[in-house]
Amino acid sequence: MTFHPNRHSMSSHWLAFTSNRRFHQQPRLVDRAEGIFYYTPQGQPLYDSLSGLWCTPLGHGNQAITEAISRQLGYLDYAPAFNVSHPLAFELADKLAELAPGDLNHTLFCNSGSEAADTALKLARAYWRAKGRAEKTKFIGRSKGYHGVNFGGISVGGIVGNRKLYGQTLDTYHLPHTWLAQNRFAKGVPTEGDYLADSLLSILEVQDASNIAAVIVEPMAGSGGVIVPSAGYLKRLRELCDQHDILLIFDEVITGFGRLGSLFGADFFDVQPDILTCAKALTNGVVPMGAVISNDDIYATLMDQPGDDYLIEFPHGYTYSAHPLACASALASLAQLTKPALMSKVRELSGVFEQAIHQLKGLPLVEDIRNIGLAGAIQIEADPAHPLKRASDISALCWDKGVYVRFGGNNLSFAPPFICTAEDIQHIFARVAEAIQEYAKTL
Ligand code: PXG
Repeated sequence: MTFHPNRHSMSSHWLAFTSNRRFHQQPRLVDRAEGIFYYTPQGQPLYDSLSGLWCTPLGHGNQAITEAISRQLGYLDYAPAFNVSHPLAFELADKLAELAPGDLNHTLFCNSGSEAADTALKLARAYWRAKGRAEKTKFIGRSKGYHGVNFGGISVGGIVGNRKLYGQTLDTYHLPHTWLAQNRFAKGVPTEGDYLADSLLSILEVQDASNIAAVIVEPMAGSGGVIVPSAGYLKRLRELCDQHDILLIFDEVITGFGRLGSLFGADFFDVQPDILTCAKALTNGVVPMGAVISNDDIYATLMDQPGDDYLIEFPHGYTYSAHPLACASALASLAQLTKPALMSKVRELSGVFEQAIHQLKGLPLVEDIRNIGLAGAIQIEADPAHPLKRASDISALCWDKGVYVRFGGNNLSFAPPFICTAEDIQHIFARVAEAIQEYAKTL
């Protein structure tokens, strides 16, 4: 059915993470998608410059995924997630064990990145308790970090707007973010900043490592505006966590499954976390799914707890954990995302992307540009009176020019589908450049 502002009450659908009042003035709808394009109900095509919300690297309407889900629907539409399972869940967990680095071999399934973050935090506490170290309960996140919107995730998250309304959070501390003024307009991984990992020591000086369960970071801060750490930063963080008996969790909801040109951010930076969370591209965004992949030690510790073997080792899970349709979608997506030819293509396109996004350096209002793999952000100089307005206005202009552009804070973010061409990337940034120039003229 076509959407009609007069036929539908605008207020019945309370949009997620949206200025609903602005949306009501200017509703933006898409009702079809194919490949790298969305289409409005009026038929206007829009380049999908963020792969949906970072989640559809294979583009829209992928035939193998559609077929896999349809087939699965005819076999098993739902299976109880507790005490019962189904073959595809094991097939997918085996696949993830094979793909995830090192001994990350044991997957707990959930339905989103937010659930994955909270699951990982609970798992870290349960692990230390099983080890007889129940006092290790505090968590360390990072400024500008994003780990979803549930209470655990906003506690370790470091985007103030996502936390400030909600009162008391978990007992958490934050590393400084990895954005440095001297790295402005650096291409790819910046050189400066390994030393920022040492801020962990200042936190430990006050809190003591004996109280800390885990450090959680995104290998590259996505929602915070594609903030790329220096090459040695995560290695140093790993070293410090090892020295102080602290678990290291990588939130790979954005970096997982090829966005950086390696299957995981852990592979890209060559650092092994103890727990890795993922979602989004896992199913190409077609069916919601998240996953928490833990190492052998954590799994063995939880399994080897004393007590009767009918007891539940980790009392946690969701009605839709390992949903059959999500598993089908994930297996069909991974079959494509793991093809070496696709990863080579991503790496090749990353060069084109880097060149195209950095061509906007020197435009009015552009105060920084960052990129890694097929992800990038353009930081717009904030209007001191309305700090969050400009990026939103520029995104609206891009829409009129046929490009869907995501904004967050004062950043415009880009993560094009892996199936796009060099010309698509150039076209997208040409329109964005026009939008920025036209907008700057109105100020
Ligand atoms: N962790 C990370 C690193 C994320 O990027 C989540 C957890 C939460 O996932 P769910 O599935 O619960 O939304 C995310 C989500 C953006 C944007 O434009 C980013 C996300 C979601 C929506 C928009 O940067 N990241």
